[in-house]
Amino acid sequence: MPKVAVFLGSASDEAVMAPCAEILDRLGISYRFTVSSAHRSPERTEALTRELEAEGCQVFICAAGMAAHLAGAVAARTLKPVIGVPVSGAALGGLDALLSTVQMPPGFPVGTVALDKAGARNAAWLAAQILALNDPALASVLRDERAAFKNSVDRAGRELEARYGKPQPHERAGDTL
Ligand code: RP5
Repeated sequence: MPKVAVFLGSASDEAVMAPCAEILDRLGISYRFTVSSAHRSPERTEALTRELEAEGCQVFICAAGMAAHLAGAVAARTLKPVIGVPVSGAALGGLDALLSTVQMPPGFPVGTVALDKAGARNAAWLAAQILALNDPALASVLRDERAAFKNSVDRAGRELEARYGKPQPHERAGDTL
């Protein structure tokens, strides 16, 4: 049974949201990744939300562009946390989707993450953190992932320090820039 639902407003959002699925896979989180539109298929959106909630889905992630009402439409139909990923690409460069997703009326929150792939990734991390509230094994996996992020920064710092701030080959006597 999927723990997370990932709804895309259109199949054209797939490339933006693929990193979300990759992170959920890496963390071993079950999910359903599908298309449903707030406007083009409101009945499907409602039915999927209710069906997935009944199956035990704990977090909904909704990605949409333009007048991005998908996350809000889902939030209106479930008490589970809803994470919205605004998708750019239309005439207003994503500001339309950002404002449509984030400006929910009080009582119907959508946790809105960054635009596009950065938001897709953080939607997965945030969903994992929500699930980890009641899953110590997943919390441990997330602590390990944080340690890996820290190690990658430490490694990058050492590599840059090794390349800068000391004489480089082109600075040897006789060389000019
Ligand atoms: C939104 O409109 C979708 O989420 C997509 O980002 C955008 C364009 O959809 P398509 O016309 O490519 O299907 O509903």
